[in-house]
Amino acid sequence: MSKSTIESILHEERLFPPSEEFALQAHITSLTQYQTLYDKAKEHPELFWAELAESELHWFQKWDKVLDWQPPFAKWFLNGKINISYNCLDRHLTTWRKNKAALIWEGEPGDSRTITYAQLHREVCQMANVLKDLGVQKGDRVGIYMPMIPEAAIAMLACARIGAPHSVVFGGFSSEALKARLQDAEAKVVITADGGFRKDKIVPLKSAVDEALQDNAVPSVQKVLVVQRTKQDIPMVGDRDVWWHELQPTASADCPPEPMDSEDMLFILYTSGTTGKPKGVVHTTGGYNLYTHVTTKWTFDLKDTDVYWCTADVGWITGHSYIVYGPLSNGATSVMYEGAPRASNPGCFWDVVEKYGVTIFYTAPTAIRAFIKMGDQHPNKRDLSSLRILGTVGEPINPEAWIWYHQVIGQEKCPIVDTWWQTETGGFMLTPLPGATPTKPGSATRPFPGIIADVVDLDGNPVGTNEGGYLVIKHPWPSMMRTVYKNDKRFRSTYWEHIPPKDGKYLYFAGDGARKDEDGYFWVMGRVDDVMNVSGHRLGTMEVESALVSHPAVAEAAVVSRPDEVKGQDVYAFVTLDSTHEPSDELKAELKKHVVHEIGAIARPGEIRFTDALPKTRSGKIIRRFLRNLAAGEELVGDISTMEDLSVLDKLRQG
Ligand code: 6R9
Repeated sequence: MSKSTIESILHEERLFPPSEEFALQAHITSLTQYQTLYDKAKEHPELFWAELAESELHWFQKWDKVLDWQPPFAKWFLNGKINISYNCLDRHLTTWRKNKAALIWEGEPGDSRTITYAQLHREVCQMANVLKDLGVQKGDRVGIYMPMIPEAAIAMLACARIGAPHSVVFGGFSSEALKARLQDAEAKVVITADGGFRKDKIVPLKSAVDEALQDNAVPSVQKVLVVQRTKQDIPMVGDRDVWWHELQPTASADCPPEPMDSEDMLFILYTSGTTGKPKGVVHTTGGYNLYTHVTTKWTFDLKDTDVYWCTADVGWITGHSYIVYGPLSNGATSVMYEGAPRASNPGCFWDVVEKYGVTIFYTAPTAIRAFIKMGDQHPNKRDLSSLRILGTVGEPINPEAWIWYHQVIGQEKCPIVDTWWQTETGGFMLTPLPGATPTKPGSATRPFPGIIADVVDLDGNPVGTNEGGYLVIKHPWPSMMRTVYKNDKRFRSTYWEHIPPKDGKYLYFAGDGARKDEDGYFWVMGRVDDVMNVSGHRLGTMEVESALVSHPAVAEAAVVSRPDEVKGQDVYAFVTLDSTHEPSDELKAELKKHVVHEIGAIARPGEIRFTDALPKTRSGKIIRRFLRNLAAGEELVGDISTMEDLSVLDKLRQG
């Protein structure tokens, strides 16, 4: 986050209470009611979650123990049998929701589809049977690399139905990034499309899959199931590749949901950490279903009349929890949009809101800042009067953007829910409840009932009011990640031992800095580790560094983030070349391209700076702090006494 944003957040004092009219109709109608729920969940967490699990979800068999907590490993609803696709589909079919729109999809070229619960159920069952025919069995991992089309959600639900954990890889990731994730997950089948439409271009997803699988690089993959989206000509590999539209018509629509153990793995989702290798975050079934269900219902004050739209991609956790599982478990109408605001159609989001009468709109601060730049004329030209709740996620929102969102999009009548959470947490941790919590621009306000959050120092001691520290969670919650796939050790060290456990008490370390104000409101300030947040996407500095040094010209690379008006942060790389290469603009361009090839367009460095040497400590550690100052054009701050060679800094400052 930029210094000016931190400054303005530090001085933000405005308070926006929910209107009486809104509060009266809400699920949670007052701060008192929130407090009662919060207190109950704090004192009797197991009872609190068990009652909700009973009233909100369908279980084939009830659990016999609510929580088993052997830090840092938690199990929820032990021996309970459940299937999330049943909760998202089948149970709605015996109600009037059978013919309610489950998904409303809008393609970028302007094509669209509305899929009712009955239709979605049918398609999911068919895809599940196709997967079975392709040899997928319970426990097998399935890679999903798709554009934002209904088949992406159908694929996820089909996997869940037969108990095959999915691993969705964001369609913007490169073939190299896809390969690494498929290898780690040892996926048996990959579901993809011939392409997708994004910003008036075709994203060549299938050719990225072909590249990833070249030379038998991922030996576990046996079949590639291809959805026809763009109808462009693509090569199909003999025994390996099959078309969805050829198999679907003959596939049976009868596929009973597999009774899953509550703790069976539902999915793996890779996210960036502080090393070069992304972590496979593991989520299981029962607790995740419950927590995403309840948070969707209360935070978005979801009603059957709502048309709910989350603009994320299903390749991220936000898409998993709050496009697919949370909304569908509640029987909501969830909008999916394939495109993105672009020069040829800067108002496309507002067209979607107007066309479908969207009532709940959930997006990221980076998108809001981009809208501000594009101008008020675009939203002002459309009828946005259907909106009643706005949400944000992904990074701290600067108060200026919050106020614009409130005034221009929300017409000053829509509560804004600023939801702080992570891939690892599965669902919202800090969030206002729109009928109950007065909001403050820039604050994610208070913990969701059942979440015991705090701000502490590195010894785990709470810091004072308004003092900065590390954001931690003190009690297990149902949708917490269970482990890093195949790597319990990394799970332990990254999240639970960063702050050393004391007297058997473990704190979940989120990796974010925060403070708590005099009203108990949390203000999240951004990452405290080597993780960047570019346009709301998590990106490890080490990941980009490994990509750069894999280029033959690069000897060493150090990557930092630099504040960016729209993206929040931008990638800034310092690079030293090996002796056979000279700095040039062509080489800069080539290195940027190389990073895109290794990771994807989201990682493209905004700036590459060649240097003879990098500032290091005497023990050889790169001093990123200085590089961050340099990238931001700031004065160097901090202690330089540990520096090995001061002339390196002088050169960098001059050059
Ligand atoms: C859901 C999601 C998680 C990181 C997280 C934090 C940042 C997300 C935020 C926020 C301030 C918010 N973050 N929401 N920071 N206010 N409302 O984004 O998951 O991709 O795993 O990123 O994003 O830094 O640690 P993920």
